[in-house]
Amino acid sequence: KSLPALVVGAALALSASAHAADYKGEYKVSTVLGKPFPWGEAAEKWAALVSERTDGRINMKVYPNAQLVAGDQTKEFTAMRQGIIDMAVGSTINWSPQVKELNLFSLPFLMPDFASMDALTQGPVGEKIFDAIRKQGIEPIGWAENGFREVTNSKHPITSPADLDGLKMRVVGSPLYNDIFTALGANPTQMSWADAKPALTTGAVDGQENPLTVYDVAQMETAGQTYVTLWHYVADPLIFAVNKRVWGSFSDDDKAIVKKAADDAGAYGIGLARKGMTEDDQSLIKALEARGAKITTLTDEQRQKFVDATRDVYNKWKDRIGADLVDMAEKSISER
Ligand code: X2X
Repeated sequence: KSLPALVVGAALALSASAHAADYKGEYKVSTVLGKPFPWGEAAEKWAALVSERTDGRINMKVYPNAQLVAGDQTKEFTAMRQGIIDMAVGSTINWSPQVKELNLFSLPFLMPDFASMDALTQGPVGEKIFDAIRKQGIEPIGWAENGFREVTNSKHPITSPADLDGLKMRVVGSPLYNDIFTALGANPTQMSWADAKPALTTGAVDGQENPLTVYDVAQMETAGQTYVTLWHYVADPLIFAVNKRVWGSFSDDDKAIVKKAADDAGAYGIGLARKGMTEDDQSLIKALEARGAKITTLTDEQRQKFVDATRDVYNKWKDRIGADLVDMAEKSISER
């Protein structure tokens, strides 16, 4: 080898190792739900793919149960912005107190089916949402899914808004949920996931709403949540995201690897989140029934009563979220 080639080679080797030396020994990835919830599976898959594809240069560790923010899932976004959390796979609901656009997915009865959700996340709405997140110093890089949130309770079947009358319902951390359940005549109380399971078990609350996969893994039938109504009123996508300084520290090649791994892990997680509750595969619904869950599917007419009862809430929040964005979402859904 000629001398210049040796010098260039040495310089390249140096800069590569200097870059790797900038990398942290561990990147902390926050989630609310861990394995074997689809949410945790998606996060673990992301970490595994990145480790494999960077030959261990980027080492991500998943911290479930929002433990990096002492269980307070509505603080996850802020903690990631501050760098206490390096990365997260987070629910649109839990980040909506900081990013108002994320309330879009919680507008009651906006999205009738999985195709609607895809039309939003994979279309111009998804880009606008990512812009809003990026403005707050977080790099969003992909989508996964928690799922359609179905309502459950320990008292009786819910087929009309009147059945929610006076029920004490645990709701998640966006005030939009207080508005929805108040409009339906229930008595909502906001609570983190960490507090929800004990509150259900002791009967401190009568009901809750979460995807069927969450009901399944958390075995909510053993906490007395016998009655399940498939009303599909809202769904929460999950977003893969990285703190801005951490993102900026990665080489372009590594950025591409981390993003592609998030896309692959997202597709994997979405598959798990929808498994057993599609038109041609109802196996999860059947399995839950076999475990004692009493599952109600609403007729169009019954569903419409819930839509009507929550219309004012929809309109109020449409303005708060941004009427333009909601119009764009309605258009994407109608053209899906
Ligand atoms: O707290 C919930 O209900 C959960 C686990 O679904 C979210 O983090 C939004």
